[in-house]
Amino acid sequence: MVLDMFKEMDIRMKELKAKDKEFDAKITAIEAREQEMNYKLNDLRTRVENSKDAIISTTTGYRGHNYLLSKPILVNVHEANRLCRLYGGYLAEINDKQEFQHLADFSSSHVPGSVSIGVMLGATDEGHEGRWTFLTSGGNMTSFVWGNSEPSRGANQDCLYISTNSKTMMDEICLKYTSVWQWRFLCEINA
Ligand SMILES: [Ca+2]
Ligand SMILES: [Ca+2]
Repeated sequence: MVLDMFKEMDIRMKELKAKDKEFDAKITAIEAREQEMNYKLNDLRTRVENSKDAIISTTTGYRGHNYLLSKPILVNVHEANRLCRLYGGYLAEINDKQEFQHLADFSSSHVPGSVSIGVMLGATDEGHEGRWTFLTSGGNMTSFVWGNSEPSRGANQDCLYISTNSKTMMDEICLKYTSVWQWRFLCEINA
């Protein structure tokens, strides 16, 4: 009777040890997977940072938001917005005149000489001429600092830009693949 009990206990112990080994193997596999994920995550981070270094020229902070000003590129507002999304933000949305003033001063101070260029912002009146909506958040834009004879509207001037020499807003077309227009874009990132 007692002998049977010992046998039974011995069998249970062996079973438990086998389970223990199985458990250890699983933990080891999970740890290896975690290491692999961390490696992939760091690799991805490095790629995004490298892309940022290649595209972004300079940054500023204002009221708890970060803004990234790109290097000159061909004009494509929707593509620029996608790049901003890659960096964790969106093409800058102007909520009031103070925000615009800060960004117009910031952009102008980084554009060399007397050249006036456009800086892409995240608003459009495409499909609803004269009513400007934010590209990413989707709401109506209400605060404008238009330049002389702006908005000039027209069939295709559906995107919003900072004009760097007058530090005002202008509407222009959203896409223009010509090397004559080497403009910039501005990302906004909520901190
Ligand atoms: Ca904003
Ligand atoms: Ca215009």
